[in-house]
Amino acid sequence: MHWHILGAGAIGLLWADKLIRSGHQVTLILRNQDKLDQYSGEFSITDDGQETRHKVDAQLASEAEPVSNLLITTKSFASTAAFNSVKSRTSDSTRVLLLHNGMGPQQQLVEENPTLEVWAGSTTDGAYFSAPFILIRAGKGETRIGRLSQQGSEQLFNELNCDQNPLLLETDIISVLWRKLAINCAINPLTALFNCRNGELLKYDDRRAAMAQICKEVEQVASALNITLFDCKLMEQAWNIAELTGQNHSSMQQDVSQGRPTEIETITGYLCQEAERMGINVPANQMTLDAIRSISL
Ligand code: KPL
Repeated sequence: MHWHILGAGAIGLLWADKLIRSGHQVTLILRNQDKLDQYSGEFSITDDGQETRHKVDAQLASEAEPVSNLLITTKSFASTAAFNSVKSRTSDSTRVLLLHNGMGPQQQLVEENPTLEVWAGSTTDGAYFSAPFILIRAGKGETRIGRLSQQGSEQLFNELNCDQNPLLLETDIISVLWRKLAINCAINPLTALFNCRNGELLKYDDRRAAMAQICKEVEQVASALNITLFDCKLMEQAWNIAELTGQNHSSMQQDVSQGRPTEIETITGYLCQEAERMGINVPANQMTLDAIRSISL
């Protein structure tokens, strides 16, 4: 299969590596001419000290080449515009897989393009860049994908799932996205506001109390929507993840501290929007939403 990847960040290139290793053809669609000029025609990935180089074509969205399989790994706030930038290159048989934090853009894509086959996923894989297009694999996680649209079949999963790219097929991907959203609501905005590592949320009474209140509200909204989160309380789950990733800076803490736009609108913003729709008060989440809006782009 030929896959176009929109979003050549860490997850995009991690997937490029997996797709190439499993026999697919890959083309990167880069954001602008500067990025294309910066790209030498290859990227490298280091996994367990072993470096692999891949020569991969790159192009701009404005090219005419048809897009049959599209992987979108941009930040959540950029994914709708990213899709629209190549929409004229797609057809009714195009298949799209979105892999990003947050919720909203995935459902929007399905609503706005009812003939499209749309998949969404959630991953705990980790990778980071040591320099542009030089990727270091940080940890092997789990990737769950599921179909969001009426269109399509399990064929896409079967084509992608292999030893080089092990995936889990989800029949209820919305619940999976909600679980990730719930954890992100609990950890990301607070780490950005307190400018701390994930583990440092657990060390102070005020941070723990804020996290507990956020978790309680998220559980109320999820339950009103009949979404089952975890076997245990969300606070317990979020605590475990904050502890496990204790030394990490969350993606939102990094975005805020580096002056980049954040994913707050598709994380806490989405939660608050759903709460309003269901007539539920979520003051702690609303407060963190307002606070992040006031300090970020
Ligand atoms: O997904 C994350 C993120 O930073 O976006 C968590 C789970 C909080 C880990 O840092």
